[in-house]
Amino acid sequence: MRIVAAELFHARLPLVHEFETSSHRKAHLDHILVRLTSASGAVGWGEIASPSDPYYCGETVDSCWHVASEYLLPAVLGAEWSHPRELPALWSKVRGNEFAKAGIDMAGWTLWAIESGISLAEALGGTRQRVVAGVSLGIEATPADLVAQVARQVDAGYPRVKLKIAPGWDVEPVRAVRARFPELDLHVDANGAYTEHPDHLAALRGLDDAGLSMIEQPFAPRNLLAHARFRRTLTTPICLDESIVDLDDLRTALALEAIAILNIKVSRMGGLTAAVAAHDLARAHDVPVWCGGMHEFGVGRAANVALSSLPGFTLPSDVSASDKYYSRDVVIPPISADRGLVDVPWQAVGDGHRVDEAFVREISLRALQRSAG
Ligand code: OSB
Ligand code: MG
Repeated sequence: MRIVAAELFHARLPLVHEFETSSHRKAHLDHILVRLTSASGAVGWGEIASPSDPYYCGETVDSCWHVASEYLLPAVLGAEWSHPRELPALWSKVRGNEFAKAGIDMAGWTLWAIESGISLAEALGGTRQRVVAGVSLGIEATPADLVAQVARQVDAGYPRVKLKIAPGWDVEPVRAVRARFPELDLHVDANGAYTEHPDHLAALRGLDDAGLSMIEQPFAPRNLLAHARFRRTLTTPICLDESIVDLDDLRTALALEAIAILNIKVSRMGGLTAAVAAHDLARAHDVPVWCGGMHEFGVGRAANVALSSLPGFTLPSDVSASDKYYSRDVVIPPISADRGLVDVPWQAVGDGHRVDEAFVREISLRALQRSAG
């Protein structure tokens, strides 16, 4: 297989509900859509779901645009490959920049599935017909506002809810939600906002009796030791997100016993190839995994659904329907959930969704085109 042309679109979608985390608040999101064309004329799409600001990780939309256009596309254009697992080797000289890599890797997988006449889920080794979707809720002005948001999602049928927490927004809002929904599958995500300061540890320990399925990434990404130490003092399982960027991180976290559950994000790990490998490694160590999200547009969301069909994804994924975030998505049909279940499009060739190219062009702030030499 040979990729002969590539396009990047810096696209913007408004969010239906502003989203606030421990670090920022957003009313619209900019992601980069990647369109790769093979020598036989097949087209595969990928999504670079980097946030605009370097708060989740070091990358930004602008850094991704730069790295993708100047380093990654030149590495793949014109190269010969036969399986998408070979793609990361083409850009192995490029350090870091996982979000940028993930978008190209995803487009390569989709292209390969299309050329092979199979679904993306089958290409990845999926087995599940349906994926259980959870929702992620941001920080709200008051606990009562948060309870109202949770009620909306529970009414929509989502069986699992994750709450963003930060110092000062933890025990009180979690108790309020728990009081109203005693049985709900609930967990919290701190995005690394806590330290080992006694006040922070006390707040986190105050969550230990709330019946949470996990506490996600309490401490800074590189502070695996803090996670390992804290885990031993807690009954709630610790899940890692930002800490695990590659397989070496996962091996280290396993060796340190710093991890009980792994959130696999295609973007954070540099693509579907690495995400599948992380799934396999976690599974071999009996660490349950689930698929995290970055508020993906439909292209990345469809890839998350396909990935979530792999057997080790035993916990609900952040693959809520498009309409939780966007009133109009870039794919047709949009991702839909029925009582919190998303069907895996096994009958489809590719990811089961068509990109609305006219709409993508309409919402793009800039576009770029490159072709093989
Ligand atoms: O930590 O999971 C996170 C969004 C932006 C940055 C970090 C995170 C998130 C989410 C998104 O929680 C969840 C989703 O895409 O549904
Ligand atoms: Mg997270």
